[in-house]
Amino acid sequence: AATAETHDLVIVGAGFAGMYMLHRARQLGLSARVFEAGGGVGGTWYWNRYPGARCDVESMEYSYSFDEDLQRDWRWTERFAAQPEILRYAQHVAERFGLLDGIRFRTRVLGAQYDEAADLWRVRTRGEDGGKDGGEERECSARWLVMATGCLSSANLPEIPGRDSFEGERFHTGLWPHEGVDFSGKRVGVIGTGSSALQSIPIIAEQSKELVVFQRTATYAVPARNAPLDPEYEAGIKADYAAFRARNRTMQNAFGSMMARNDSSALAATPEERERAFAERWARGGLVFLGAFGDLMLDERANDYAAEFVRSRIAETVRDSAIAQKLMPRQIIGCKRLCIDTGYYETYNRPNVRLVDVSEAPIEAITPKGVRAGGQEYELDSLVFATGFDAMTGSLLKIDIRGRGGVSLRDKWAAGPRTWLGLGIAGFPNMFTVSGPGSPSVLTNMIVSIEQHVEWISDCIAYMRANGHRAIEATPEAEDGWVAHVNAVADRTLFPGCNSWYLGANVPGKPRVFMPLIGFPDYVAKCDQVAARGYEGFVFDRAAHAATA
Ligand code: NA7
Repeated sequence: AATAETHDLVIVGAGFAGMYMLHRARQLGLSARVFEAGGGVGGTWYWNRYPGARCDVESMEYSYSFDEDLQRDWRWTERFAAQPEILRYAQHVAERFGLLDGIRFRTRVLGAQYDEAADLWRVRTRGEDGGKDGGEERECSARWLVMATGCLSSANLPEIPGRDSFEGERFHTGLWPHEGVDFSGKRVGVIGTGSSALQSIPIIAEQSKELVVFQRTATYAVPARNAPLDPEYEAGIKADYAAFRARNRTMQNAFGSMMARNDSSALAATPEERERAFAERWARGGLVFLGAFGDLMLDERANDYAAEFVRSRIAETVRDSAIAQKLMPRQIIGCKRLCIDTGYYETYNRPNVRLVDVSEAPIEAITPKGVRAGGQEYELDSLVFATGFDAMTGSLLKIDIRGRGGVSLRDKWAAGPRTWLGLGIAGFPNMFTVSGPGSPSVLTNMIVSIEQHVEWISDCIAYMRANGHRAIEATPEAEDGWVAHVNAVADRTLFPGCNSWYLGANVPGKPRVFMPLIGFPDYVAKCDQVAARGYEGFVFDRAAHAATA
């Protein structure tokens, strides 16, 4: 039975975006309710519990900056934080700011419909099975709806023939059992060689009797050089954390100011200069590798210098040259998100690890006993899908969202996502997306992007309240212009040149549109300008205008 409940604001998701949105809403004196399908806070970090799960942005950067005491008090143990520590951090934040009582856990949002007469969102939820309201459906209303649903949270389980016939245990990295998995003595298969696979493979290889990796596209990885966090480095940053954060916000990807991008051209450099520049960043570790030159993502020849550098390292690391050849990626480096390596390539020197190349022909079938590829059957006890996510749009479109006139977001986005600034959508008043498609989000340090969005949204809501507005909605013109802009920016780079999840290419049938905007600082300037001009590209109280016109 539906129980009437009304809030100023409904927030979907209790990851880093939803938690901060709740905190800001309360600071504005708004009543807000968060719905979260999981049993705790943390979002992506709640679900991705696969062995080796770790952030690829340094811990001193991958954390909230909104509270000086929080960022001074919290102490990370490693240069790159592992999932359990990030989850503890999320829990700490929730407790520290008293957020837990605003969140309804184990509750999935099924649908949201905009009620034009009342200027309210009607949100339908269902208690997850096993939770205390398991199966129960409810409705609640809110003026504003904030989708803090995450960019990498809708698991992609490819429809390989026979997929569900497998008789062993089956896992997806993004939906990992909370109690963990013991692979000892088992024959394990891993499908996929993206970040999740690369992080888990070295650990699974150590545990298992036998590991077979099914690789469709070889992956570039740079060393993480993870280590216990150096207390001096930490103290140096904490001495003026605000300045460190400010410097990072001026970076194209909102992180990495400790080794900022060198803007000169790889083509203008001598071979020795190039080698030195790559080697220096290789030695430092982490994603700053691609900042060695300014044109690595602009010019294919420049890019290939970086790619060749990594291929040479693979050749040095992997003893069997036939395997090394198979592991060497040929596509543009950086076009798919670069992985950070914690022992991945070395793993192929182990006698219990096999690499099966499925680039030429797809996996033929999953059978009750294992996986068939290249005419051969690999018998397995456990099968791990490290096959990624229906990124950026997946979790939004799982929910039946209907705007003005009952138009569904699924229909509106049938040919690809369309937004104004990645924040607002024409036809969907008072709904905001945090790190939505069309914003830099997944190309940046997500927490920095999240903070910028949440602050922009809460300022906008405060502005509406101060000016007596009931509704705000992006105009179709602003949206058209923005979609064209996001594409034009991407088209000036090498990013559209490979089958990445940025393009939706990993999910069969998904429209191919480059979803994130490249360039954080310009984006922030644009958002600030839009707000300063009274929310340019948005219209307030459109229904009221129409009625009096
Ligand atoms: P990714 O990066 O999307 O990787 C998924 C992997 O799974 C990738 O190697 C895919 O190959 C592979 N894949 C997907 N479907 C299939 C099928 N049907 N057959 C064989 N192989 C398949 O996901 P991750 O979880 O590793 O990482 C996501 C992001 O999280 C990452 O970028 C970081 O930002 C954190 P493909 O390359 O498509 O040929």
